[in-house]
Amino acid sequence: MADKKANKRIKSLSIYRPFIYGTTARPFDPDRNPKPPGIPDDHTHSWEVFVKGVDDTDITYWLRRVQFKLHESIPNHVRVIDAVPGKPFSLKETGWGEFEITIRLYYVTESNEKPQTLYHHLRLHPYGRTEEEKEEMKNEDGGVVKSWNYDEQIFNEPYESFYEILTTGAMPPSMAGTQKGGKGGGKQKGGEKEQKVERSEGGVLARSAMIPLTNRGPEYPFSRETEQCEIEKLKKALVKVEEMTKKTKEEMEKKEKRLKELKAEGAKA
Ligand code: SLL
Repeated sequence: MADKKANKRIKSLSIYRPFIYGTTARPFDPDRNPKPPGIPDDHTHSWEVFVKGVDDTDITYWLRRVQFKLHESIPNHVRVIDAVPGKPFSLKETGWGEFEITIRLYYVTESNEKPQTLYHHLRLHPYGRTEEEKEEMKNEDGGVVKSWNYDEQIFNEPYESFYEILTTGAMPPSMAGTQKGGKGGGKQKGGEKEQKVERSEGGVLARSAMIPLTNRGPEYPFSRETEQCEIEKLKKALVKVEEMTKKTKEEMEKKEKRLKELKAEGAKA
């Protein structure tokens, strides 16, 4: 039976799981981030690259290994991190320069999925569109430079057995809290079995596609609240773009009219 499920794909079904990847960098500073002994003189920052669940939820039920390929100037630049249930895939280093990190995701064997590659630019220095934004980042959180991305891993037509792994433990919010064993929640042979539904501090159910409703401080910026803010920002930007397009069109029409007038004048002369 198990083999059958392992070999059968669920047609026209697509399922996704949210995750976060990125880097966090801190400049060395005698007070805020003292340089540990043995670190070369030219290293200016300590940094971390990671792949983890939203709200620190476990993702090791679908991701079994992450390979981080660092800059070749770094000793041992290909690093493999194997899953530890409940823990992020993370790597800490020190250095002086920014570069592109190749992140290769290896899925659990039951998924039968080939590894996939992501690219992430390690940021050491504050970034932003304006000097003001850069300055803001420098002063925020002790000079910590975060470059974090929210992403969604999509599994298309997953194998039945993998689908079970992906969804076991996930349930609709109406059932959140405690889940009683057995159909009616009644007594079972082994007595009353009460299984606690796992939720993160931000309210995310284990093995679900949920993200928190609201932000829980700077370490947890990915939520419906943030999403709504981004949508509002995009809407405002769209209105601005439409206004600018209208203005440009009007100016063009004016110029075309003037051109026609000049041509007419030229023909007369
Ligand atoms: C740059 N193109 O010039 C980049 C290269 C390389 C960064 C950055 C070495 C650390 C080590 C390090 O930070 N390399 O020696 O362990 O900015």
